[in-house]
Amino acid sequence: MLKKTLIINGISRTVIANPEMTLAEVLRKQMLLTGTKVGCGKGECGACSVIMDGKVVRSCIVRMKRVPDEAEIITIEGVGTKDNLHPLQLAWMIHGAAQCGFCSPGFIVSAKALLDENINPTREDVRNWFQKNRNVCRCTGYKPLVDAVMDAARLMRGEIKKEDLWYKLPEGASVLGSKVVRPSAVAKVTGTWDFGADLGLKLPEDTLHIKLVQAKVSHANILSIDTSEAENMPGVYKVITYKDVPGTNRINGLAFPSNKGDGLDRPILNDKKIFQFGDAIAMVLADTPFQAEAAAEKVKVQLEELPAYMSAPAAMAEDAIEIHPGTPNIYFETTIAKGNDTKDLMNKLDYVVEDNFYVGRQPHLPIEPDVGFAYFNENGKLVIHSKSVALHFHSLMIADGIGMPAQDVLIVQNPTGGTFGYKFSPTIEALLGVAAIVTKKPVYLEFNMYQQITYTGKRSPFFMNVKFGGDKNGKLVAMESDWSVDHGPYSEFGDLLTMRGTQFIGAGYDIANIRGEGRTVCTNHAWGSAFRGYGSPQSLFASEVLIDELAEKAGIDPLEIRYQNVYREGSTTPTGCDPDVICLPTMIEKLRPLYKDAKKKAEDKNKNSGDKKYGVGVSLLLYGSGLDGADSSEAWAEVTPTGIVIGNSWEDHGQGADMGTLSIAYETLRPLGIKLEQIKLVMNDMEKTPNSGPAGGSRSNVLTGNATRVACENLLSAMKKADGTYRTYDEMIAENIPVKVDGKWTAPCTACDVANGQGNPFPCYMYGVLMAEVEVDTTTGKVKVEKLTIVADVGTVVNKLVVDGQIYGGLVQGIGLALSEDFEDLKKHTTLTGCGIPQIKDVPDNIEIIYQETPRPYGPYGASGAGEMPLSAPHAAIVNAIYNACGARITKLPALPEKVLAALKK
Ligand code: MCN
Ligand code: FES
Ligand code: FES
Repeated sequence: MLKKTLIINGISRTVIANPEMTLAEVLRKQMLLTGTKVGCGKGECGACSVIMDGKVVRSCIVRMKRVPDEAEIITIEGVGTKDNLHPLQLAWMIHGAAQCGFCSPGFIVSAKALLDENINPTREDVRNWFQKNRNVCRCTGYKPLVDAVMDAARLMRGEIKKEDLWYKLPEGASVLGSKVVRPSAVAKVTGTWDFGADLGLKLPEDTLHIKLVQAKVSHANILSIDTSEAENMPGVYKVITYKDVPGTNRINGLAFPSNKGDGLDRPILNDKKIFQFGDAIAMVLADTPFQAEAAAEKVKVQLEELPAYMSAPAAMAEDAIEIHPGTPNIYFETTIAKGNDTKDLMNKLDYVVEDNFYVGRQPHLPIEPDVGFAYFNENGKLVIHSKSVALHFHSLMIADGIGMPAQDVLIVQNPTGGTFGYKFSPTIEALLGVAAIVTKKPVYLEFNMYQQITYTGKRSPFFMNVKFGGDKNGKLVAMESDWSVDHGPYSEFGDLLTMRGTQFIGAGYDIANIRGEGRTVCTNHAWGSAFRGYGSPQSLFASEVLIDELAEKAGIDPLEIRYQNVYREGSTTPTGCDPDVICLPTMIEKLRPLYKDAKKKAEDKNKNSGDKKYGVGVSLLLYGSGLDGADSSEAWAEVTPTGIVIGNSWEDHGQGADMGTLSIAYETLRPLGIKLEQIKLVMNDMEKTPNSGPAGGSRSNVLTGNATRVACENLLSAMKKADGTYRTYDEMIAENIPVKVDGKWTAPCTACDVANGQGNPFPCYMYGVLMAEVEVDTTTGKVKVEKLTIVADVGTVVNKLVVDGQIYGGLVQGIGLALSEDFEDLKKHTTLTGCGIPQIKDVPDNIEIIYQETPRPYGPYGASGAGEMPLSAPHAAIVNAIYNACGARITKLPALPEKVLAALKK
């Protein structure tokens, strides 16, 4: 042990610490300064940044033995507080720079050190600084962060005042389209927004720490599990294996009726077989995490290895054994049949193009690793706190497995540092539930980044073959499609995902005749979980690159062939229904002049560019808002003596569920003359909040937005007097009128028929037309995205800061999908950097958003969703731009430099 005196945030403090402990651990666990976050724990993300003796350090890699005595340390707590915000914290809020907020303390501390050194930085200085200090953000696309630093610097130089920056809603004004700051922003920028690991440090003393014993192979029979040595290790309370699981030990994957499996294929703790690398075989529960980890090493597992099928084609091979004995590896099939048969038709068409496409296993890479805890409450209910974005689904999906009735399993969402969809599936909920049931004690489990990356689900690769047939004018007449979905070993929502191929290959275009077939395949690579865009980034990649091939064959400009074919009055979607609105033609018209300028600029640059080539590409971006069919959501509203309370389970990944709820409630309650501050939110706690459905499928703004609107309308009706004025709380009580009312909204939709893919699955859609401008270095194959310009139509914009943020963040994830991100290689793709997460210098500072707001008939106040559209097909625009620049056609992602070089040689 060593004793040190540290000057932390200006106060001298004595610390006794293990010299091998990191500064981050000491700050967080010993000083309870939990504003400093730990993401990667390896010096790659900057979430743990603090200032030590004037320099930014990543405290997760600074061992205590290297911290000088009397070191002056500034953490986020020392930068500013709620009542005394630093200009950077203020600027962070007003630029919507804290989405999930997990990276915010690290960025703000880092930016403070920059401004301490240089009060007048350029944007490029700021970008270089964050690159050098490795500050990584997965939500914002970085641009708003640079905007925030620039404004903070102006504030500090005295060029502007706080009042100039702070957006204040004029009294009684509509909040729609405004830049009102989200309620959670102030806690996020001051480091007081307690994420799961922060709450974990504040649990009762007798909480047990869980560490997992995980599989290191991808496919095997389990012969034996020996826990005896581990049980006797210091501090160990119990080692839990499948034998201790009180229920069926299976997650319920809620399979479609036509699924050949029963959906009960995912064990909570593996019993007979290992199905994928990282599978959980046992849980060690001990007094400390170190003791649990040490004991986990001592659990002995005897395995009989089996051939591992690491892709859909491998698992579909004739001689492949069934991964889940009794269920074929191809366990779900669907077809699409719209209009006339395409076989003969294709032969008669003037232009026919066909290609194979692959979009791979994109990893989600939230900066906060998975984390949660569980306990029994005073009413005997099991309470599980996690990053769940599907509270009521998850309770249902794990109940039988852990052996509790679903109504006794209550899930609470902790403040969450991004999920991007991986938490649409339960991850550690069932493990926590089992551990709490078996021990009857509070239990806590946190993953490190390696476990986050190797244990949780990934985007499911699609292997696609698509054929387009167009007439002599380039009008699309027919499409044929075939897609195989590699869903990993677990089936949950694999059928639903496969239906996305039906709905989105060729979407955006009026194609009268379609035939196609899709299938879900069980493999031994990472299990498929939802990822932002959910099937549309795969589907649209195929059709948005193929339409460029058709354009080339027909001699038509890529933007113009899109203009000619997009939905117009009378068009139908691939599933045979009317589009919600017709907005694409005018969006393309808005982009056209900018596109012409960009093409001209690239052509000019190419005249003298040597080995560097410049190009412009476009793509349509679109996705549906809702779960297929008659999706519904619930909320409540209550009048109190001081204002109104709104309750719903609009789970927050970081996208802004609080802002969405507040805005829609306020907008509806405006007749009361209420202020935003008088509306209190109660969210995401199954004990208190109703079933609003999951925050997936960009459904919440439409579904839970409508449910919240209906609850508020019902409250207004209850409060309304005959003279048109409204009752106070006291008057409601005096007249015995209930002060709390419910609201429910159901989408007027029908799910697609598995037999022909036809139906009307979503109440609203979101649209974008994107232009990417790239530079390709033809000697190295390296691609740089120089600018992105999007015309976006998400209906009425509810909150401008939120939607801007959704678009920047989604587009930048699309750059990652296009150029670098993957989780194919189980050795290499296991860190944020190894997986190819974009850093600030990998993305352009120049991202332009142009809004068109076509009101949606079924959206609350005309609003559609926003979250997933920006990631539906930016990678297609980038790949199309690469082709335009240098003639290298990439059809299988990611477009790594070596692939670009190979395509160039072709
Ligand atoms: N919104 C708005 N105006 C509109 C449409 C939406 O202001 N016309 C706002 C909404 O109020 C909400 C946000 O935009 O705050 C996204 O709304 P919506 O599209 O309805 O999506 P959900 O709230 O259901 O959120 C989920 C969606 C999905 S599916 C994923 S995955 C996702 C995403 O949003 N993961 C995210 N955005 C994310 N953003 C962050 N920072 N982190 C994630 O993990
Ligand atoms: Fe320290 Fe990532 S750099 S947590
Ligand atoms: Fe940066 Fe979420 S806001 S990681």
